[in-house]
Amino acid sequence: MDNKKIQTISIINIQGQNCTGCVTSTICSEYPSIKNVLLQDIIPGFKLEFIFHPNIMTASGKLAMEILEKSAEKKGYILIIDGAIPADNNGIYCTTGEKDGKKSTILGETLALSPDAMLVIALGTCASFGGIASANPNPTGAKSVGEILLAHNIKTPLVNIPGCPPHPDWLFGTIEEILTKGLENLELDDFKRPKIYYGKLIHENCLNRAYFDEGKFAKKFGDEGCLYELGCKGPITYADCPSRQWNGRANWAIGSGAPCSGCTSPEFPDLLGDFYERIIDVEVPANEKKVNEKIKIEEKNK
Ligand code: FSX
Repeated sequence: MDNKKIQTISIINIQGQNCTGCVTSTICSEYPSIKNVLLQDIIPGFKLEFIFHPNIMTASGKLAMEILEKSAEKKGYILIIDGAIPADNNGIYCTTGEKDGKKSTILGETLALSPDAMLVIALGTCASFGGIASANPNPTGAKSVGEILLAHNIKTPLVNIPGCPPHPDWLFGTIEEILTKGLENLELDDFKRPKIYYGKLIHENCLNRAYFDEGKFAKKFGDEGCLYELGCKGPITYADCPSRQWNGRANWAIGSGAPCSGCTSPEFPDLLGDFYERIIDVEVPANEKKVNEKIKIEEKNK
């Protein structure tokens, strides 16, 4: 008989302004599957208990709001927030239900739930940095979770897991690291992203890196070569997509011929330029011109 003591970790997941991509991505986790996450102790010694989650819980309406209120009484939970938080007009632009006949806003829920959490995880780029929800002209005054906590002097530790959407491993792996090794041992970068997942540029391990170094650039989709001139943000984006890959390691954006959109960056989307617009501040190899001339000559001679 296994006498090992299992510690239950309560998790509350609330949602702000988003496309639900972050949650869709994370609950489509392959290894572990969401079934494993919910029903088994995937982290030795710990059982994750999602006590509130808008997308996988069966309750809705009044019952769901009551569960949220009761969940908060537990204290010491991990609070996951995905989506940005509109701060203008007392957050009225993102309501999740009603409490005592009044609209319950994501802003109010964040302020009520964050102080008693052991940890706040901002899941996705909207929650981490404002992302698409706060893109110009940002009519709702959308802000990141970090900005809201700072503005209200809430000192609960915060970890950002950006990505539009984020990879499921980045979320469950980070929770595992924290529970098994301690939050103090989780190395974060300047943007509170775990370095184990966001420590290297896409560019460092990109399968097209040799093309870049050689100065061979694709001019249109389907061409052989680096996707830099087609708007790839890999040279300035930190994430481990090239080695981790997506959908159970099936493939990833660049592997399927699409440029990296730079979605894990704090500058995404406004300051990175259009998806298919070439970034300008990257030093390209000196022989780029030479190689392009060679391609032109080869094409002419075909
Ligand atoms: Fe944003 Fe997430 Fe992109 Fe969508 O919760 S990071 S728009 S994948 O859903 O918030």
